[in-house]
Amino acid sequence: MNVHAPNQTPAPTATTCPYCGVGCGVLATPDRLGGATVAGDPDHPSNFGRLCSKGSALGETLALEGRLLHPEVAGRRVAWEAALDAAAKGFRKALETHGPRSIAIYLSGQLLTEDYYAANKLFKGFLGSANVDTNSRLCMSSSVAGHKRAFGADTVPGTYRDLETADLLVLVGSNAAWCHPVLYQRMLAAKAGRGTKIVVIDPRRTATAEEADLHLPLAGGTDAALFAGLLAYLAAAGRIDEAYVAAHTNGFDAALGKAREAAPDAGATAEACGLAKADVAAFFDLFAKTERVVTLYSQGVNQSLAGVDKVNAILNCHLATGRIGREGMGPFSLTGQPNAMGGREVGGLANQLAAHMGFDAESVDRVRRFWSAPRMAKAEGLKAVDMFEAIGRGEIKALWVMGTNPAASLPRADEARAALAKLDCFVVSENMASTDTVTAGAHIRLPAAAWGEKDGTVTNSERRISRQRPFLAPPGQARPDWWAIAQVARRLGHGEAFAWRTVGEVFREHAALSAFENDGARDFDIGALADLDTRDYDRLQPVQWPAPRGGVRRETRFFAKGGFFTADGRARLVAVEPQPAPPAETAYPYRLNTGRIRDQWHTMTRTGKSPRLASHLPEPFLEISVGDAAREGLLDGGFARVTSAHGAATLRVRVAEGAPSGALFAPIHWTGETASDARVGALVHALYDPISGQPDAKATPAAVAPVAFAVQGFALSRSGFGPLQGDAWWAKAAVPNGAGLLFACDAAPDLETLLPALEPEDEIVSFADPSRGAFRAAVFRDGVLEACLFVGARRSESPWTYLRGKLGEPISEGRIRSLLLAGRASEGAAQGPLVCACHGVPKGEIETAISGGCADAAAVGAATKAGTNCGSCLPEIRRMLAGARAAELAPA
Ligand SMILES: Nc1nc2c(c(=O)[nH]1)N[C@H]1C(S)=C(S)[C@@H](COP(=O)(O)OP(=O)(O)OC[C@H]3O[C@@H](n4cnc5c(=O)[nH]c(N)nc54)[C@H](O)[C@@H]3O)O[C@H]1N2
Ligand SMILES: Nc1nc2c(c(=O)[nH]1)N[C@H]1C(S)=C(S)[C@@H](COP(=O)(O)OP(=O)(O)OC[C@H]3O[C@@H](n4cnc5c(=O)[nH]c(N)nc54)[C@H](O)[C@@H]3O)O[C@H]1N2
Ligand code: SF4
Ligand SMILES: [Mo]
Repeated sequence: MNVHAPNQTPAPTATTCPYCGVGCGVLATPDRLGGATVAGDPDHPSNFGRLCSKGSALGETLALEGRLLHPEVAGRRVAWEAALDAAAKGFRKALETHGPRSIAIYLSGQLLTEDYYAANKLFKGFLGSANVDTNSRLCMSSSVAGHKRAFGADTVPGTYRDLETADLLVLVGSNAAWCHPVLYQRMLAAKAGRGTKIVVIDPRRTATAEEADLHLPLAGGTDAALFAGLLAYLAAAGRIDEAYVAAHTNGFDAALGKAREAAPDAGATAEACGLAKADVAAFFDLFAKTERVVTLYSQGVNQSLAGVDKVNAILNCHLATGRIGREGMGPFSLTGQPNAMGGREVGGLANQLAAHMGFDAESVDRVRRFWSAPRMAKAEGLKAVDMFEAIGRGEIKALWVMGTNPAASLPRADEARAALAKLDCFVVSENMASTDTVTAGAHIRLPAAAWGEKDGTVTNSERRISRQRPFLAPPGQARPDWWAIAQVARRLGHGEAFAWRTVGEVFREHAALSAFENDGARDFDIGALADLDTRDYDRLQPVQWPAPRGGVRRETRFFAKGGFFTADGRARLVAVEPQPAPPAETAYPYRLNTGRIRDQWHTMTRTGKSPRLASHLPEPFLEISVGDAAREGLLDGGFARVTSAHGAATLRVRVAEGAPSGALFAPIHWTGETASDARVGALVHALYDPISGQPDAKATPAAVAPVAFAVQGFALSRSGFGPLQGDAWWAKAAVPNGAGLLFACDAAPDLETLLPALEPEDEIVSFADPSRGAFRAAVFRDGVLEACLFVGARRSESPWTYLRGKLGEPISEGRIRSLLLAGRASEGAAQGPLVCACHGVPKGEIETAISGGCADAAAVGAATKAGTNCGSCLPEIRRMLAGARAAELAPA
């Protein structure tokens, strides 16, 4: 055990951020109170010391509140032995009675490679079932399939450095400013430093689009037509690299033929994509004349009925120009989760086997021999959507869910949740005691070690493997996921093959499999890491693959000189046939697009704990264009009921200037745990790309209508809340020293019911104006704010922003009176929402700096510190600067 003198700071642990696929290095220093302070690792090649708002707030997410700390079976706390016995029994029974098709495991790109490897090995090698799929099906599978079609393997050819040495960056369906913030800052640095041009292709005017030189707000789903048009243009402009095409590719003529049919020129392309011809022409010209181009893409491409075709339409343009695998150029799939790539490496998808091998007979035999596997799965298993439909039909009897929340994140999420209740044996490995998936009826609940406690590796978007190292002891009975898998494997009679004593042993086996009978035939080879001893593994520095035995290179790229992983070694250009957007449906005239916001991660089980992260956008909302809002009678700040053929949600309305007409956008983050009625996944149709099986989460037909509540407001409390009466709308928001609740309902909530922990000696200061439906109360205990309740006909943003940080603090009588009487924070305290989450700078402070003469973002940063850490708020600051400038120029 490490014992430190009280005034001696423990040495920081170098680990990796558990959120996005950028894979930033983090230095974590435990505070010996169960938490830790975090800083960016200056030596990590992903971030060189930077962190975004989410990474910077990791220390606020380590509290044990809500953690699942003990195994449970049928609602009762049990010892691990009993829980593992029960899981093994459930799977054995399904196998013996119904065979390997009746079992499944649903994994996650947030597991470590070692967890993932163990799960895949057990199911595919020892239980004979390829029903092993993952949330990466909803995330990266179209990119995987596109890569395999074009390259013969799931290879990301480039590196992050290319983003800094490119002259043109094209972002397609990627809101990198919010979703890959540190990488986006590296792109902006290239723009500032070498004048790199940035083009953003996204139907919405996102924070990413705001910083771009050119934004193409194409009609959703039409990317394949845009890139078909680009290919035709490149040919017409004489920009094809004839030598590269001749030496290293197949299918060029057919691909060009189809492209010319679909989108012969800029005009036809503009029409197919709903864009201005001049914008399309400008993009084509820029792409044609710039040699160093990187095209980055993410969910606007992948999560689509034509996701794989979109990917191949993009890859075609890079292959045809030979702009691949060389410094500053290439296609670049931005992976979402911290270990989306590691999951692909171990074969976490139902249509992959392991180590980038498929289900061809030779690979099946090779893996069987390597594992000495008694019961190999010989064919692909069910992909996520089909897997949950099979569960719903009662065909799958036993399911293990690990590190993902499918009852919230799958399309048609209400149906997925209901399907889970049909299982005979439903095991969930979780960090949290209550999630929409756990409460969907999990019989066996296994407490998993969380970030900070887990030990293993992850692979980021540029194929770089980094260590996640523990710096906290697992609390309660929490254990690593790979260990739970190995324990169940032993109970099913496979002790020898799962006898690992340390996580490093799992990694070595995985690395050895990647090199087994490889000899350059497969892209994924980390044979150089197969013999690391425990010390080397512990000290492993970030390393990019391929890393075959006998050498690790510092930087790696693929395909500059061909060498594709197809049978003939040539890349395939795919003749893509762009599909027109389906016509609008009368009952559901809008297209519901879903995605992410800057400061929350998925279903909020971790970021939802951070007060800092809750201050940017605290409520579930619906973004709608000005014209559509007017047509539907929706007011900014009001409420809307959104419905689809599958479900409904009630969301706060945000009328947005940059929103496309006919489309709605809602964030995916709120669940049954955090809001009354905002399970957006419930609305999403379960249609998927026919090749990848990846669902289209960006274009569900939907309808929208206004909802009126008599009153709305918020409550804060140091000791939690009682229920709201009636049909209330609510959302929880993390605040310092307690809990926050935003709500709307038909009658003002009763103080004593909502705040059941009030005590007789509490001092309550209140104000009521029944004629305006207003009631405001502040509760003080021992001179500090214990709770408060604000109710009115309209939103009370200003007191919320002020008071959310004041629980447990004294407040002067004068200020509380002015708050209660006027509903306004006095003395310049009404600062609006936090714009800069890293330094805690509210909107008001930035406005003051601008009106005080700060003319650009750098000056605002110097005056307020806003935007000087992760930079993800810079677009918002620039927008405020532009707004101020426009107001100055406007005639009086
Ligand atoms: N803050 C934050 N960051 C995250 C995550 C998070 O939860 N929060 N999650 C991580 C994960 S797992 C992922 S997968 C990534 C996702 O990262 P992104 O893909 O960047 O994020 P999304 O918001 O899902 O979608 C990106 C954009 O696609 C656009 N889009 C929709 N339809 C189309 C279309 O037809 N064509 C084009 N060109 N664009 C379209 C949307 O308007 C949206 O702005 O983010 C990762 N990073
Ligand atoms: N409508 C719509 N739906 C979407 C998307 C969209 O854009 N629109 N995006 C899709 C995409 S790209 C993704 S990646 C998914 C994400 O969706 P999910 O994977 O369902 O979301 P998370 O909240 O990340 O769920 C991770 C869960 O695992 C737990 N957990 C975290 N670490 C560990 C661990 O080490 N071990 C274990 N056992 N548990 C752990 C967390 O507490 C949490 O409950 O959503 C998909 N669904
Ligand atoms: S960009 Fe942010 S969320 Fe992504 S890895 Fe880095 S710190 Fe974590
Ligand atoms: Mo994702």
